[in-house]
Amino acid sequence: KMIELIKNRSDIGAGTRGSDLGIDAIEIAAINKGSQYFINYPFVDVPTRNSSIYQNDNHPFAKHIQQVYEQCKQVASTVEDSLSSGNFPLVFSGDHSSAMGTISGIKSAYPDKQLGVIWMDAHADIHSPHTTPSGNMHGMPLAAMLNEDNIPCKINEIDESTQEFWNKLKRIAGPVGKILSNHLIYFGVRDTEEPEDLVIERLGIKNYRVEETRQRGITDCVAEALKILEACDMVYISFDVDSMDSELISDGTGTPVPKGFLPREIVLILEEIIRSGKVICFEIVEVNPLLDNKGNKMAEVAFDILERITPLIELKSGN
Ligand code: DIR
Ligand code: MN
Ligand code: MN
Ligand code: MN
Repeated sequence: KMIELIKNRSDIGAGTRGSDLGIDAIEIAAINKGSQYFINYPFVDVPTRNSSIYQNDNHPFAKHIQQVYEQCKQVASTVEDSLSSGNFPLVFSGDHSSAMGTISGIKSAYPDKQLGVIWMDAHADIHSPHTTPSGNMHGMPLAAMLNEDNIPCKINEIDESTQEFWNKLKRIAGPVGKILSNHLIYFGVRDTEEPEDLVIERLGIKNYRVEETRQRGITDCVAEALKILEACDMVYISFDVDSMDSELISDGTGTPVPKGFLPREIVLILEEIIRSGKVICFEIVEVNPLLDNKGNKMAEVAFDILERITPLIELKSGN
């Protein structure tokens, strides 16, 4: 398979502006390193609607949900096209709401296959409009993909329009329930709210915490994770850079959290998963160079990781 870069410069699902610039910050990190990475692969630019940030939005519990929905539809069709053309979509997105598009695109390319999801993140991203503390859509992609509204701990009273777009988000390019909760695995989640904890516990979603991977070893944890995903014919890795340690790396991301993974741990986790030969799509999100207090550090670290894992992707994405 040929790697195809998908550049989705959208940040409207985040509470802070600037993750749309993350893609270009990563490319600049590559150029400054003397790398040809970004001209070695074909790429697609996904059209964006970032200027909708100027518009009045009447969805306090799902901010810009209409534009996020339209953005995700485009991401879905781009990812589907990429897979259908026999490529490996390597998706660069701004905020993490994009994953609803990516997952929907994968499912629409392979509707009959089971999709396993590895979610590397400080956050669980499993709020719904009913439980979100912020209204930011990047905290909700997994609830939409699991069709999990978390109604038992309803906190927000959502209006009809929010409900309508929330339903639409779940149905992009195919029926609801794109993934099963036993086919979702977290790595590095350490900053959640109570409604998220409750749904994670109820659904029994496994979270490989940073300490657990250090105590047991990454090889052991990933082997177990792959065992959990045994029934899945394909795996999507969603890499939110805030899964890394904000104090040791940099705050170059919208919602930094300390005590995360180190870059070399991320590389090891990714390599072990990619070695399974099941990974068909990789996405990197939430690099925000405007928030970086160490120059372009977060993007540089992100690029180093990409550079390390790309040869293995090329070797193992044969399918
Ligand atoms: C928080 C933060 N759980 C929220 N979520 C973030 O606003 O929903 N996700 N930052 O990436
Ligand atoms: Mn995230
Ligand atoms: Mn996050
Ligand atoms: Mn929080």
